Amino acid sequence: MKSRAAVAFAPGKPLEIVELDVAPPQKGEVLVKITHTGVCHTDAFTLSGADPEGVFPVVLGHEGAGTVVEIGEGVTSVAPGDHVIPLYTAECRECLFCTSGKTNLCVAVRATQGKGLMPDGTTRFSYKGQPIFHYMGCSTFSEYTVVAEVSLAKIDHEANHEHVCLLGCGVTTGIGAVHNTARVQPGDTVAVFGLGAIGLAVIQGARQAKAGRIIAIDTNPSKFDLARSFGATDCINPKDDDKPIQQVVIEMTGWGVDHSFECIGNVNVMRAALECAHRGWGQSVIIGVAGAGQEISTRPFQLVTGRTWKGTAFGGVKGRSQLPDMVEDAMKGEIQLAPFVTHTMGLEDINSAFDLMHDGKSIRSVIHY
Ligand code: NAD
Ligand code: AHE
Ligand code: ZN
Repeated sequence: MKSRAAVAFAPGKPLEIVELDVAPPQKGEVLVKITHTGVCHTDAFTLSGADPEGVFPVVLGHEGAGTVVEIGEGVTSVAPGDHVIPLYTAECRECLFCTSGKTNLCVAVRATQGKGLMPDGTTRFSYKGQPIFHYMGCSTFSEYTVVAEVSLAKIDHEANHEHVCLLGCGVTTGIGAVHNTARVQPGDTVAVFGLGAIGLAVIQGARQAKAGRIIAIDTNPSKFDLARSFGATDCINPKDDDKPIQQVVIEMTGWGVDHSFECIGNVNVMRAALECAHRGWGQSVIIGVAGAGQEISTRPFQLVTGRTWKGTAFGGVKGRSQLPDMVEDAMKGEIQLAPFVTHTMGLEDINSAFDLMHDGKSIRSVIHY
């Protein structure tokens, strides 16, 4: 079938809106009509060419919602008409990782996913007879996409896709990082570096966890009002101080914060986030994604004196098991999604979503088909 899609033909170039050919879903695969997709910083990261797993030409997008159109052989957990959120972290419920009870990092389709391929090693997208790669197992920048069955969370038919698509990445990652990775407890102090959708979702999660002080940090002060509305108690712009930001946070808190979260993808900020964690027990969670060749560093003494460095993918959430309930929470107003959607636009304007992000003017742009 034909599908309208925004294709990244080369790194650093605007996406091009073209009509792709989409092959039918094969064994264990599902054809999904995407209705809405958010644009996450990770899409921009991969488009920039900094992603070691970046392959081109590719259909990016991994924060979508849609409906099932057709199922391939052997698919039993979804049926045509079901409403779904594609998952870049699959959940097969059978692999070593899924059955460990310790992680959400399923490996069922991860190896081929990282190469932009379906599990059988081929692509379902083509343009003028040439294969086009998939992205993060989702490729939500195509109106019709093919996804592995294990990479689909079935959700409530009544859910508002313009909002719940954000549970496909940004909001789930931030909230999950607080509850699953850091396990923030009532009264804990929290510092959040970077106030995009991820950082704001961390703040929302921290308030759910009844954190005490929530310190929000961004070099763009236009993010502060929304951060306060989600529960930030203090907002700081690192540019306002000559001292390193970790020193500012330590001076504000005495010994540092119980939990810090890096939601930018900047290795220098990752260091600052670790170093503002409390002596003896503070932990720092890396959420931001850093480019090829970048490395983190700190004095080992920072760890010797009791700080812990952690990371999280999709907030530790098991998508097929946990996302349906998060959608229900959003429908009940227990997870707020609407404030994240600062812009909406049709697919033809998708490049402006990237511009708004780079200019610091959006939290999330949501594309509708
Ligand atoms: P975003 O661009 O919307 O937000 C980033 C924020 O960081 C902006 O508000 C920006 O002003 C701020 N910032 C930039 N440099 C800063 C600095 N030096 N100090 C303080 N603030 C600074 O991005 P987003 O969509 O919220 O994503 C954030 C990061 O999280 C990205 O790296 C993205 O790739 C990553 N991410 C990771 C996961 C995961 O599962 N680990 C999931 C989603 C996104
Ligand atoms: N491909 C990159 C890493 C990109 C990355 O870390 N992705 C996050 C999700 S970002 C969503 O916006 C993630 O979940 N990683 C775990 C995984 O299995 O992909 C690289 O460095 O190669
Ligand atoms: Zn994302």
